[in-house]
Amino acid sequence: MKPIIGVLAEIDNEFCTRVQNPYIHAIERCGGIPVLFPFIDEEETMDRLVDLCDGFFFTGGADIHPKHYGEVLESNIGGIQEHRDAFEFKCFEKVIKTSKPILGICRGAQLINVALGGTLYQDIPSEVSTKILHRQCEPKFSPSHDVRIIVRTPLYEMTGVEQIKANSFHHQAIKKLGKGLEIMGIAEDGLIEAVYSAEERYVRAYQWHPERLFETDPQNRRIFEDFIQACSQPFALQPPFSV
Ligand SMILES: [Mn+2]
Repeated sequence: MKPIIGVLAEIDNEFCTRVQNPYIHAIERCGGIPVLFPFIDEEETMDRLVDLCDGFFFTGGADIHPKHYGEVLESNIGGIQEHRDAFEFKCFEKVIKTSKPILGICRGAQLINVALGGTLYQDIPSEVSTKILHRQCEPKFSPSHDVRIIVRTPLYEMTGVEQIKANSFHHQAIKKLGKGLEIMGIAEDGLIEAVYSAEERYVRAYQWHPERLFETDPQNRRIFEDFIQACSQPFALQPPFSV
């Protein structure tokens, strides 16, 4: 049976929940059934929705308020949606306890890192010396920089290659890693582009947007196939899961 994937999306300043369709399309094409998490506030509603889903997908969007990682707001930060921050941190706290698979893309990767106690660069152009344009000029469906894949990580195991094509639309990035997170992909300038949890059953996060590359690049497609496959597996293993 196809797994149900709970999608955490943008909640704009008029409290409208919206999702960019490439995320939905990628889940569907790779074998999952996407379900949008609306902006709910009752504990019971969230618990039931978490219970119904087989996996969770934290998508891209606005910057996370730096108070969540103990810093003050710098002037170069982008848009912030504090209600979305609060909603997603609460949701993450619930889903991590279920041990069901979690995927994060862009802001989603940053959210997972912060939720696990990590920090972010608030603004790459003013904090990091790099020749790479992490806010690319090319169209969103075109790759713009490569990511080196660390061997013996899940990303290496699922793709079998040491380099993957990435597009790039971020001005923030992971600075200090959250608890249990390890790097599985890194840009040439040293910025972290992909992480996984060595402590949880399946927590994987990517700074770029494979949902806009999966139809033309088999390695980027593997990112979604692997996630959906993990969500489809009978849910018996609980960490620590020695077999
Ligand atoms: Mn990048």
